[in-house]
Amino acid sequence: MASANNNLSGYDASKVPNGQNYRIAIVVAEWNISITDNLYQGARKTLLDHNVQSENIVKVDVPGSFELIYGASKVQRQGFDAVIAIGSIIQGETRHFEFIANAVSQGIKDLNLNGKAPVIFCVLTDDNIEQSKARSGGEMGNKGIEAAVTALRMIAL
Ligand code: RBF
Repeated sequence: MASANNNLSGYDASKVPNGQNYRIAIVVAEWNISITDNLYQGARKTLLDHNVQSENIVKVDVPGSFELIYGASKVQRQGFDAVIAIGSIIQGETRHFEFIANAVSQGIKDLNLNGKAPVIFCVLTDDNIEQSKARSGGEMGNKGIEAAVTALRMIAL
């Protein structure tokens, strides 16, 4: 079916581990909040769909994507089974984009190397807001859904 490829967040639910006993923290950047909130909603709903208990999903807000590193590091040390880091960085007229995007990807990579719980990278790095909308519940799916599936799979690894 041609339209099947439009929603990149489609997945085989039968292959996703049962989240019944998992505790997951979701760290959400407030910059571009209309985008990050959609990503968060997609991630949360997907975790609930896979039996993660609502009281075992903890949301932590941070000001911007740069703060995802500290926020994720802090909750990673609090006994969660996985952490999902959600942000939206949009290209502007200056070079902030590359500095923030590089720092966040490197910082989250370091947490994965050194910490106990996996930290899932759900940070959009787009050229414009249209691309961000397309990936947070638009025609390119919702990357929050994919991040939640990734978290469940990494916990069960
Ligand atoms: N944070 C984001 O999450 N997305 C952005 O697109 C974004 N753009 C920024 C642009 C500039 C010029 C600056 C100074 C900050 C931006 N931030 C953005 C905020 C950044 O992640 C962080 O919260 C602040 O730099 C404070 O450490």
